[in-house]
Amino acid sequence: MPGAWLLGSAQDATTTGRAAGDGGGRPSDGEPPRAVLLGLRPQDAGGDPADPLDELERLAQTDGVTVVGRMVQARERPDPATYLGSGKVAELAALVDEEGAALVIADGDLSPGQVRNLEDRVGARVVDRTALILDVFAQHARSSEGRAQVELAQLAYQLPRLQGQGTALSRIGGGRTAGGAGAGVRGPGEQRLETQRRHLRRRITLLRRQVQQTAARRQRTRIRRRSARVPSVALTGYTNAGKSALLNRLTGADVLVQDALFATLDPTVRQARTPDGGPFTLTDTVGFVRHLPHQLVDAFRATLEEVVEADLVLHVVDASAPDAMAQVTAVRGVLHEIGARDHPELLALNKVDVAPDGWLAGLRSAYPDAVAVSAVTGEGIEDLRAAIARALAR
Ligand SMILES: Nc1nc2c(ncn2[C@@H]2O[C@H](COP(=O)(O)OP(=O)(O)OP(=O)(O)O)[C@@H](O)[C@H]2O)c(=O)[nH]1
Ligand SMILES: [Mg+2]
Repeated sequence: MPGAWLLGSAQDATTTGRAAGDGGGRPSDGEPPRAVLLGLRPQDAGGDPADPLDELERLAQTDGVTVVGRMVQARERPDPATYLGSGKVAELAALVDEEGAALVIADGDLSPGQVRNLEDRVGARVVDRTALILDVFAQHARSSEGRAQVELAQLAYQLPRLQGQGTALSRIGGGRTAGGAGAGVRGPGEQRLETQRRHLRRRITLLRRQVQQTAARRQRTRIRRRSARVPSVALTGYTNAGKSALLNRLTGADVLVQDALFATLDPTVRQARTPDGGPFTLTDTVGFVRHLPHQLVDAFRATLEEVVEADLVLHVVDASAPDAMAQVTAVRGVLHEIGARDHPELLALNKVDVAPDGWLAGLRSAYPDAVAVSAVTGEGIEDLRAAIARALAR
């Protein structure tokens, strides 16, 4: 089930102080919420074979939402007021009504105004892709570190959006009558909004401090490891590529492997060995996705430092994904963003046991230095160990 954060109003989360969830305040009974997905398709959408709404649907499923419909409009730019054009909005309202959907999820980013206008006209809660990803993260956060980071990202997302409710609040609060109160007179709605903002900022400051402490602790651990001269390898890659499965295969660890997006949020470090017995540490961390919300990148800096500071980045690719190359590009984009651009990188083409031969051949010629492996069958794992040893020796 999605968090109350996704289903309720934004105020619910701030007043309960429970943005990142451990189940608190989440609707616990009844059917999973039904949702309609919303996307825009620019004219020149060629090049990427995957339908972006397929990924949005996977994210929604991971979040416990049942997708009951899709609506795509061909247009270059979202309508500033309603995201879709007005004719399409009416169509969307009809679809929502027909399917009994409680939720509309847009693939792009929505402004507070777009959310409000769409909600008014469609009669369902409207959220964007970033809100959905944040909700998936909130549900998968286990450690206190992970929860603090997710909550930080959620609040950073919410803070500028509280504005959007300002007018609605003062309308409800009856602070102004038409033409009555002049500029500078604040209705009770605005006062409440100011109180909420202050509350949010205080909580953000507190969480930042907490996250920084974790970052400092991780830094100390890394320095200790480095002084022991054990080289470090960080697993990275698109979410669900098989990073955790590969960690288990290479080190005999037993971390959670799941056919779900963002199953892993907390870093795990294990010791592994090259074919001639040389030790190295292998770190499993959070996966990436296209348009990873910048609030998450910011909040997860401490976690991502594990990748930035590693001697070698082991980039795991799901070779059975139809858009594997686009995923590689997306992952490299995030690596760039976090400052790991010029890091030595070794590509592992994973899931070769299920990758169609044609695709695999395409990937091999695009990435001639990549090693083909299967975390499930163990195929190619000794080659991968040898490739890691060679890369570390350089
Ligand atoms: N057939 C096959 N499935 C694999 C292989 N490696 C991983 N999987 C499956 O792919 C799914 C994702 O694996 P994980 O190891 O959890 O992937 P991850 O990259 O850690 O994903 P997140 O932590 O969610 O970002 C699971 O269902 C695995 O069983 C492989 O080599 N072959
Ligand atoms: Mg994982």
